[in-house]
Amino acid sequence: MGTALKEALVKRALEEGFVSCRICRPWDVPQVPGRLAAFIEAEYHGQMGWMAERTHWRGDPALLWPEARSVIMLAESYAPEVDPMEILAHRDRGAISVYAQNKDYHDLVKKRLKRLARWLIAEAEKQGMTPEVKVFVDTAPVPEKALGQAAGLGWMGKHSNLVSRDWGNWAFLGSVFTTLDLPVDEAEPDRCGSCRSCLDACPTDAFVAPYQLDARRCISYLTIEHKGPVDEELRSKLGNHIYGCDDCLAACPWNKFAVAASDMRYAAREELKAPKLAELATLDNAEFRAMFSGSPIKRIGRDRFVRNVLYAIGNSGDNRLRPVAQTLANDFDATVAEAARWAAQRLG
Ligand code: B12
Ligand code: SF4
Ligand code: SF4
Repeated sequence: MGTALKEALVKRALEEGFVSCRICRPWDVPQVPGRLAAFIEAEYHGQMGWMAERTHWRGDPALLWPEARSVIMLAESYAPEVDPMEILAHRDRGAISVYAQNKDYHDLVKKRLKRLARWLIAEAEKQGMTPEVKVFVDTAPVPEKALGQAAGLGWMGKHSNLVSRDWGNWAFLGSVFTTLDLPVDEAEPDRCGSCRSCLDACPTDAFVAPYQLDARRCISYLTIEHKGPVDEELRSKLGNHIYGCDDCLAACPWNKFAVAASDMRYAAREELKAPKLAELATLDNAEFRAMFSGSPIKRIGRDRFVRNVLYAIGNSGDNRLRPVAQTLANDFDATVAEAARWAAQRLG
């Protein structure tokens, strides 16, 4: 039952711009509660206190919405046009992770998911069914990677993100939960083999073991989620990463199968490809908000962003940037001021 509807759904999802669409049951991820509990117990979540809340839902999608019978998992490519590692050699410039160089994916993926869900309801109703749907992307307590693996979108690689033989690892995940009983797909087996490129690429040694990340050491966490000063041992390893990090993703050999992003709104904005640290450091609140309007970067605010820029200045080895750091040594934000003094001292 539902085979024709599923085939039409997959076709529709690809037309919508998703790179893959596969289905599993909400109860197909029995390994997650134990692993999530271990992650929280070890405090790998750091300041992301929300991860330790609603763990019954985050661990078990069958509890999140008990009426749901199928989870439609979708992947949307945001593959970069240039090698994201190139910018790391230009120490007077800031490296912004690929996913954040233009529009916020949460908005774009959610709109696409909603359109697909509306289409599904209309098609099902034509066949006399009255399904309910809920769409999720990133922010809900849904274990998206584990569901993606169960549905066969790809497997959870040693860097802990989903990798596919068809599109590598440059893809966002989203889901449509539905009360419809749709036919499921097979889970994807692990194809990492003896490879460990992603583990070796990590500048901060954030992997405690293959597949296991201590988020507190991850540059993505440190530059986006972590409030206040970053430990000195870690800040010197941030290099010129000022928002997120792609080093482990860029190392994955499966990216030779990457598929170009279908939505041009992920393509890097010219001014965010290699922004000058000296210019970013002096942004005030209004300038920061104007520059990052519609971007995921806006969420972290001027102070945390300038803190990151100052760490990058401190790591630049470029003495010409010292006066820029000095001008912020008495900033009204204590963390920015401390970062500025640290950077100036390092360059001195
Ligand atoms: C919290 C979070 C983060 C945290 C923690 C990341 C993490 N790996 O947990 C931080 C801020 C560090 C982060 C960073 C990034 N994130 Co993030 N993040 C999330 C979020 C909101 C929840 C993830 C979560 O629950 N983590 C908790 C742990 C327990 O879960 P887990 O990693 O799934 O843990 C599994 C493994 O540890 C594994 N495991 C443990 N032991 C073992 C042993 C074996 C043998 C195996 C096989 C597995 C295994 O099982 C666990 C349970 O499934 C998801 C969205 C969502 N709702 O799922 C996005 C999400 C994972 N992030 C995403 C992205 C794109 C990123 C970044 C690339 C962004 C960037 N460029 O800076 C980086 C990548 C860093 C990295 N190497 O993971 C995408 C990943 C897409 C994909 N292809 O997989 C997601 C799915 C968002 C989305 N909707 O697209 N993120
Ligand atoms: S995103 Fe960067 S810091 Fe985080 S695990 Fe990957 S390589 Fe390490
Ligand atoms: S780089 Fe290698 S080990 Fe890491 S996810 Fe890709 S295939 Fe797996």
